[in-house]
Amino acid sequence: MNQIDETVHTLLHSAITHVKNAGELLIDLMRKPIDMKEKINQSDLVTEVDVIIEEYLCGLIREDYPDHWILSEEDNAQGNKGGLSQSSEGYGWIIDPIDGTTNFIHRIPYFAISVGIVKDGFPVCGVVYNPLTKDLYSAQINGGAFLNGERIQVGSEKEISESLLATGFPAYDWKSNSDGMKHMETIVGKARSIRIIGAASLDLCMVAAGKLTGFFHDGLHPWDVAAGIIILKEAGGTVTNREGNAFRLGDHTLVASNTRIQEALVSLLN
Ligand code: 2AM
Ligand code: CA
Ligand code: CA
Ligand code: CA
Repeated sequence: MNQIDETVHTLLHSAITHVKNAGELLIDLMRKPIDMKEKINQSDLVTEVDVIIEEYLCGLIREDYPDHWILSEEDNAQGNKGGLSQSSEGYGWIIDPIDGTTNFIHRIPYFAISVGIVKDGFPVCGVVYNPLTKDLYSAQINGGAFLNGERIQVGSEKEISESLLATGFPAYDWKSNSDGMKHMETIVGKARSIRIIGAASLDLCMVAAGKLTGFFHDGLHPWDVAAGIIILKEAGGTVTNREGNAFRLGDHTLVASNTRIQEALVSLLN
């Protein structure tokens, strides 16, 4: 291993330890009734647990790596714009304390703590952890992708007709003529089926593990996908924007797949 690989390896293992501990804290907090509030509307929710988990993780990272920057969802929501463009140099941690908050509130066991680490703006490793099922997905650049320590690989489907796809709607996008609705109409009937499971980070990991064939979603933020995209790429997947160009953090559209159906999926969505 060269020096950078070794540094990234150490960072990933520190992220895994912190995320597992945060998962235990989250499960503890779930024993009590959970206070929630709306952000922009009834589909855009945050709970006190999101904020506690985020503060817990940020505290640990600041202690270990005071010179690394952090971008996290709820901190960003409070107008504290530690945005990517301002601070994309060096090592940065991109955190979604609970991805799939709506599932969390409804106690559907499909939500995750997502931590991606980037260097000079590009993901170098990531961890996505479902604290209820204890599924832990992780990857490091050029090191492969893993679920609970076992190597994972994308699926082998070659046609849209044999593909199981997932998507989701941004909170502002449910009008009948919206892109999201048009895409549903295009895909339903062509693919094997479509799912809206509700946590982008885990959806990317499900493509990585060969369970889903592809995933597309508009309006996601860096914290939804920073960890998931490195895990998917390391499992043999491809992530682009809707133009078909390599996905970059901050892009508004995302199309991900097992690679084999990528071109067909991008062209269906255009
Ligand atoms: P969240 O639970 O952390 O908000 C659901 O389709 C996926 O989209 C989840 O990963 C969810 O993350 C994400 N998402 C991002 N912005 C959203 C928004 N404004 N409303 C609903 N889901 C959003
Ligand atoms: Ca949210
Ligand atoms: Ca999210
Ligand atoms: Ca979240």
